[in-house]
Amino acid sequence: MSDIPESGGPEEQTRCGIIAVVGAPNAGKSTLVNRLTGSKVSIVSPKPQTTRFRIRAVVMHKGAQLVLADTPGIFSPRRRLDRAMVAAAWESTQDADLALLVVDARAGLTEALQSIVSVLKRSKVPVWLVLNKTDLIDTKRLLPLTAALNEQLSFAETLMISAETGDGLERMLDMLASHVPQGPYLFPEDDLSDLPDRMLAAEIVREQILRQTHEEVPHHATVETEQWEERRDGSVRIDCTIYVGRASQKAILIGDKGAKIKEIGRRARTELEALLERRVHLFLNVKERSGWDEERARIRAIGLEDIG
Ligand SMILES: Nc1nc2c(ncn2[C@@H]2O[C@H](COP(=O)(O)OP(=O)(O)OP(=O)(O)O)[C@@H](O)[C@H]2O)c(=O)[nH]1
Ligand SMILES: [Mg+2]
Repeated sequence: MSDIPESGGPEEQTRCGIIAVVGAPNAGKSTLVNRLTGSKVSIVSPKPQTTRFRIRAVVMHKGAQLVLADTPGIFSPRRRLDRAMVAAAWESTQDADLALLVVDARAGLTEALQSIVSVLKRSKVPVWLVLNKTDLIDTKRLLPLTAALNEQLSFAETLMISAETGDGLERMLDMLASHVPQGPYLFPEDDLSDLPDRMLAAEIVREQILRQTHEEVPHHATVETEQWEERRDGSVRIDCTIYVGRASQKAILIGDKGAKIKEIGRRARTELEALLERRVHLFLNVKERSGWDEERARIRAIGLEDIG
């Protein structure tokens, strides 16, 4: 054995940092986190307010551990549920080493974005500006937007990306890996996310609700995994309850002769089978429960703290 230390020895310092991914609803935060991890850790939909609680994902890049915290989009909260979502987003920013402000470049400087910037201005966490969805607009339009935003907050870095096509993401990972502080890894290297399987199942069902229903239904539905039963043949039986606020929403969700709920279940099951790498028997039960979004128990069930 030689005395020369091999790479990876104690003298080789590791890097690790917590990166909060924040922004207005629908900016593409979850798409970005999924793309950076190369897997699906957070659900995505064309509708705003898709993400309801913080999800941590771990990315290993060039010896650095990047702990990405996907957060709910920040907007003016009304319901108890919404207040808890927005609080979760801000809280994640406070314990991060760095915050990425993800902006839908096509939407530009909206009122929602404006108010987020004014709060970020007062925080001590360094912020990088991430202009997303650059595949949708002419690059010429990015410069005035960058200038307008940088006038209000001096961002440490400005990046232009497309979370959808992957444009600019390799460079972003390189920059993040060299920016995060030296220190030991916070999570095992093969950890992907902190989302328990029961929550994952509920989220995948909710994603299909978001994708397959419209208007008031998606935001007045919540999903909880009631039962998780391992079968001897290696498959799993998962029972989820979907709560909606009104009888009319329940009717829409179930659909004509149960067609809608069947399709939601079919797609969610297919996706879960791929993610869990096993056969899944998925049972969905729709319950009408008016005012669930003001109920402490429901809010806690989806992993949010009740903030009153
Ligand atoms: N064309 C294009 N679409 C994108 C891009 N990034 C995200 N999207 C789309 O934008 C929509 C919203 O994406 P999400 O990732 O759910 O947005 P989010 O910021 O997590 O939204 P909330 O969880 O509601 O706060 C989805 O339809 C995505 O497919 C992008 O770079 N280009
Ligand atoms: Mg999201």
